[in-house]
Amino acid sequence: MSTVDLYRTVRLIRRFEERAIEFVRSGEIVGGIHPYVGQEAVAAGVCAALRPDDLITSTHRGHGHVLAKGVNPARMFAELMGRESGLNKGRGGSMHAADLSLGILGANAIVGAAGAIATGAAWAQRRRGRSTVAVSFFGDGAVNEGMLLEAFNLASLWRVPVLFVCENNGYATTMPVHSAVAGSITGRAKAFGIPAFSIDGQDPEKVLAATTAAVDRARAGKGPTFLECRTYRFDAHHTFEHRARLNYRSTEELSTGRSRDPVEIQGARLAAEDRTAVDAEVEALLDAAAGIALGSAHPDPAAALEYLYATPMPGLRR
Ligand SMILES: Cc1ncc(C[n+]2csc(CCOP(=O)(O)OP(=O)(O)O)c2C)c(N)n1
Ligand SMILES: [Mg+2]
Repeated sequence: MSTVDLYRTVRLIRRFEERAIEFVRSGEIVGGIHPYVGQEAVAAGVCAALRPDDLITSTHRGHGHVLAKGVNPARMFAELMGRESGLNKGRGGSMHAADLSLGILGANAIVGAAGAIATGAAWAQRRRGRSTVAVSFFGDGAVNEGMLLEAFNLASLWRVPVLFVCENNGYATTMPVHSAVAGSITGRAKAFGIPAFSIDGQDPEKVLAATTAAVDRARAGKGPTFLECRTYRFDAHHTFEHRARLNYRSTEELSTGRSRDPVEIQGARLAAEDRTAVDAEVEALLDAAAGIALGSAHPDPAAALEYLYATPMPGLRR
């Protein structure tokens, strides 16, 4: 992927999230979101290394992952707004975005759970003779969840073509990593014989290079890789925090963290006029996307339970 394309992706995610936060404030998005602002380089760099048929699992902070994997922003805005034209017909909302046609097995709000799903999916594809790779995104909060460690074990033992991408943004909600994680994050994967690297998660090019090497290794049948992407969450854990004033990060820490901005890091690699052109292109795309979403119908309340289960489910009574 070119320098410009990587910039377009980080800029698209940033502006999508900033607009989504505004839609929470205006009440168009009900309930709130977990903003991905600050972490864009991880989604952009990882997904740039993937083929369209490669698989990903996502998290509660997942808008960036699905946009980088190719979801149309209009369908994602509509999903967040609970509209019928949403990615999942407005039934999934922010934390359950899925699109099997794009290899998106689904966001998952159960911290650490999707590592096992990605491992199983990658193993199934390998057994079918396909060269598909699966990526599981998760946060630093997931590294103490037993399910993830069980996934490491089988992934390593069976040389499953899966990548474990830990977005270490320093916090699980308000809990700092150093108060929650004994030993080291990469040490967990190494204990299972999985090659593990700690990389700069603010630079899209570095994330792309590390992911490309890991994907090549997985496709060659050599098994999983673990990437700890050191990043920083610029905004709130969840938009509720805008009102809650939890004060768990100092002003100094916030300004140091925000000084390494992935949009600026990648943007500085473009000629000024190219950057301006991409910014305008992204705004036009998001203007149109927001317009489509706002103009879409809400689902009929009588159909609220449709599409929630594999239908028809034997024995399921309505
Ligand atoms: C198994 C489980 N435990 C607790 C929660 C509540 N919870 C939601 S988000 C979150 C913090 C997750 O932190 P991290 O994995 O670092 O991701 P981040 O929010 O920083 O992106 C917690 C504890 C949950 N969703 N699932
Ligand atoms: Mg975290």
